[in-house]
Amino acid sequence: MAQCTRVSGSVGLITLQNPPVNALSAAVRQGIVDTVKRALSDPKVKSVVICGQDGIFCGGADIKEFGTKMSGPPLVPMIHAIEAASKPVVAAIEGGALGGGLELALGCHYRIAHSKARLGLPEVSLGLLPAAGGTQRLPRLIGVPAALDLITTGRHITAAEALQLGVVDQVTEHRTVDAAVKFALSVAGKPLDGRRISTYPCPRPSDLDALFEAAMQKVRQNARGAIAPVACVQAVRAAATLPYIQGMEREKELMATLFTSGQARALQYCFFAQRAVSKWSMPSGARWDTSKPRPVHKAAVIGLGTMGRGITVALAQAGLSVVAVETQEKQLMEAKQAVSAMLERGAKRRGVAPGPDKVSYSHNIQAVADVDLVIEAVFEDMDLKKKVFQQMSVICKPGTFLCTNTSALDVDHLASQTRNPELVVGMHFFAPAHVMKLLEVVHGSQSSPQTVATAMQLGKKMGKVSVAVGNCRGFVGNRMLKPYVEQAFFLLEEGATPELVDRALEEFGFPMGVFRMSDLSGLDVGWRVRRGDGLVEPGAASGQPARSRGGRRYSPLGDLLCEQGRFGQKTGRGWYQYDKPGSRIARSDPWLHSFLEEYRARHGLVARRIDHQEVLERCLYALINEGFRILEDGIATGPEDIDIIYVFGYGWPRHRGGPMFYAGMVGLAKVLERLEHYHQAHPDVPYLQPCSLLRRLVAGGSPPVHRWREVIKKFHSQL
Ligand code: 3H9
Repeated sequence: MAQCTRVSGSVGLITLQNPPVNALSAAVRQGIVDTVKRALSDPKVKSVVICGQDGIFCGGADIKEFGTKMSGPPLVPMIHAIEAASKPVVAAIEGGALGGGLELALGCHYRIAHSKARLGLPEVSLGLLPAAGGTQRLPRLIGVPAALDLITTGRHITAAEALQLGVVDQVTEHRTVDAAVKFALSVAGKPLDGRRISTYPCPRPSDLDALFEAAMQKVRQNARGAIAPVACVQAVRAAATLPYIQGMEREKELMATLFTSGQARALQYCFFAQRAVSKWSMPSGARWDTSKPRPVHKAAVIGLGTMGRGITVALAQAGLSVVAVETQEKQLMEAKQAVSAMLERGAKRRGVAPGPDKVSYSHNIQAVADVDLVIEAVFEDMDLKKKVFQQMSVICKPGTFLCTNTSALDVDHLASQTRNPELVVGMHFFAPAHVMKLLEVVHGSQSSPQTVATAMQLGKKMGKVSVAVGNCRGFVGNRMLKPYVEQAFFLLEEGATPELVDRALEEFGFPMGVFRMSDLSGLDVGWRVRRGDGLVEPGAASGQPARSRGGRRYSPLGDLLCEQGRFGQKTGRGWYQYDKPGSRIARSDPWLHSFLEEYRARHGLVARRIDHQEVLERCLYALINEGFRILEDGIATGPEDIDIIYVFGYGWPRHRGGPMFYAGMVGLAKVLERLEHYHQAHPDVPYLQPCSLLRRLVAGGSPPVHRWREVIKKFHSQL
């Protein structure tokens, strides 16, 4: 809704009312049309102010309306009517003016923003473009290069930057509505000809073609196959080259293409999925989001390797006091320097002064005695972690939450080492921990809802997207990664090269294919785990290692490389070669190719031609199948949890919505059929055997992803 009141005698104050972000729903648009009309025809009203209730101007078009039958007045003519008004209209921007919200403000004759407000055109992140005139008005107002930057990245800017760019006319520290009303009184009766942005000529840069070519190249490079950034460049080009009316036509055309694309649906799904994961419930039915988290003021990190350092930085940047513990003196000194440098760089990047030093260091574990929460980040070794948990349980004050950063080990087993297993929870960060957005919060069988709630809340405070998951080997992300990597190894045995597999996955949209990724994270990590599991045959390189373990197909390729000291980037050799250890540029390695040929010859394997389609189907469908098993097992409560984990932690292209959403887009029946096909061809690969939940969903007519939870619930109740 929108409500109109008259203030200061002659100013019509229109307030958008649609909590929580005053999105421009059909009712709001209707309200704006009606109230503006009334205000303009009221002779006592000399000028108009538009503001939003509850501290936010407007979060843009109502995303929930997308994909439904649109009703109510459309945005574009509504904004044109405001711009064409004969009385000055002032936008009072508090909180945020985003997307259609900013476009509405650009239709007004003046814009006044609060100093804490954020402005932006984030449509691109929803697979769209600012199609209520944003692509045509913004370049006319602030020039083509700045508009291109804002529209193609969707970044939010501060009021100060908006003022500097010329997006707003004034910034206030006071109550925005008061400032806007005062301003509206001062401009009442003044001519408006110079204030209608659509009538401005668009500044035409002299190097127009080169500018747009460079912009196009940049978005294509970064977009990883997303089409909206490309359309954004095309729309801004229309502003720079066509009259306004024709530019608007072009904006509409481009929007229509995007609107019906699968990518927009995927990105909008991600928007809501990201918010849905914070409303998680435990298998017991207890909801962590209704269970009150306990405040954490002081935390400790035990173990200052790469992960521990990143976690320390993330906690300190969230404003907590941190006790950082490392028992090895040399490692402690190095960590101290590294953490200080990271904090300094972080402060510089965020444009803030480095805060008072909130981190204290100790080589004595007794230093954790008085903290509210401890995160253990020692080496990934169960015996070592068990010892740390036993110590923490004795040393920490009663009620301290004990968290482990393990990426795969059994959280229940660690909890059993303590006096209060209900206070134990997994906090699985992703490297680098102060940068990566994802946090898997792993609830053990005895973790209390308050413990989970506290870990989730702490994750939020650190700016993470926290997803609560159940306890099993590898939790959600790493458990699904296993069949994906396994398929990639099998494909090499059958005739593919690392280059071919990586190219297929990178063209799909991953920033790195499986082998480049493996070189980056280190082949020795998986090797150590496989050795721990008794899967690696010692001295395999000199013999002919078996290709099955316990009746299951197994590829020893990774083990063979590790036996030769090829650990990836850190040793300068892995699936690729590097100029020197630590270098990041992967080059094809002829040695590796002849090694693969010899390996195949030794095992009597005949290389066959493998195409991109097969790479994608085998790697991705095996991963997706495991995702369905995770849902069957209740390790994740819904497909959204899995999708958010993959988008934020594993580089799954956001415009493809995450693996489970993608399965729905491909068609569950097709995924099932291909898995059956590959399982028939590889009966010794259990990961390719389609799981029951997938079969059940297909039998039930392949419902859309938002209806899977009902099927999963039924599935569990029948177990
Ligand atoms: C557009 O404008 C297209 C036009 O150019 C052209 C059309 C022709 N609609 O994020 P939060 C909900 S496209 C509907 O947790 P915060 C959200 O789902 C739009 N609902 O709060 C959540 O619901 P729930 C371009 C929306 O304070 C609740 O509000 N605009 C919308 O952390 C709270 O959200 C954007 O892309 C919406 N537009 O952040 C802006 N926005 O409570 C998208 C939010 O049920 N929005 N909701 O889970 C945001 O970026 C953030 O929500 C915002 C507030 C920064 C505004």
